[in-house]
Amino acid sequence: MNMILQAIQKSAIRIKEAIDVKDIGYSQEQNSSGETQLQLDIQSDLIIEEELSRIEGVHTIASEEKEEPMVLNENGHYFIAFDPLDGSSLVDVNLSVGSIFGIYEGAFTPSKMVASCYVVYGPRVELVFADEHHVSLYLLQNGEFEFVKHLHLNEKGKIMAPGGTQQYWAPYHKAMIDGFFTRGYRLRYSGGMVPDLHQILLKGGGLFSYPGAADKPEGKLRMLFEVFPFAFIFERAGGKAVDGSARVLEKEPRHVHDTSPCFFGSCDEVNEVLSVYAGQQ
Ligand code: FDP
Repeated sequence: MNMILQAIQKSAIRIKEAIDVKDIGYSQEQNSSGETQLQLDIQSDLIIEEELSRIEGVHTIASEEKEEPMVLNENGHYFIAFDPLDGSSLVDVNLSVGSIFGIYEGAFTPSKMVASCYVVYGPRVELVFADEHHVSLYLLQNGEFEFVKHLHLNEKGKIMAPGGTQQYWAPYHKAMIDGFFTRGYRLRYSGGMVPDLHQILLKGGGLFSYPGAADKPEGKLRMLFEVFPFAFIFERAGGKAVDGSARVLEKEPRHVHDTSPCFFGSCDEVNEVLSVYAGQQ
């Protein structure tokens, strides 16, 4: 596991360097020598694939950028699903983006999840790694990730990150979100899942939601690459992650790219989601 964490850290440093290179975020453009540049998300995917393929213990990888999982080593036992650069379009407007990793033993199913991790590329590069015991925050300083502290959510927070297109929300969902704002919650939504959830985690609580709605009945966020890794982290930090009625970590994706409605946050807010949604069944 330590080798996997180190490979993620090396990937993060290389992805940060790629982000920092001028123009690289713009797709299908040519560089000064006339070569077509790789899109940043594809480049990030290749970086992570290369770093993970050096580890014998990794059996299979699945990437948001690849149609199907890829076997790296038949004798390995770790299965790693990752979104190499979530929110990559935000690079063009200089907002924070991230990489997300879910680590499993033997199969891509939540009951086999043993760790998860994300990296946020903002003004600073930070990494959050969760295993069974802790959720740990690291900060990139002079080329090394230094441990900062363990993270814990409070029972209740003060911020709200409501995803999806409001026009398509169910009326009870809209009433619930309006209710939170009426009680003083503040809007904190950048449109990048990684920085939006990172903010809730570091501020100690709140609610991030991406519901099923009329335009996207199963939500937008992918279970394997986005929802499960953050669910693991939020639960380990003392919060909750549900799809409106059940823990997301009890769901089984039928395909690697399946999505799910999702709500992540501190217990108080997520319990309110569960009671509002239960009233609609
Ligand atoms: P993006 O499409 O820019 O990659 O992963 C999907 C994601 O970003 C999340 O990071 C983000 O939370 C969500 O989409 C934003 O979607 P909306 O614009 O529909 O709110």
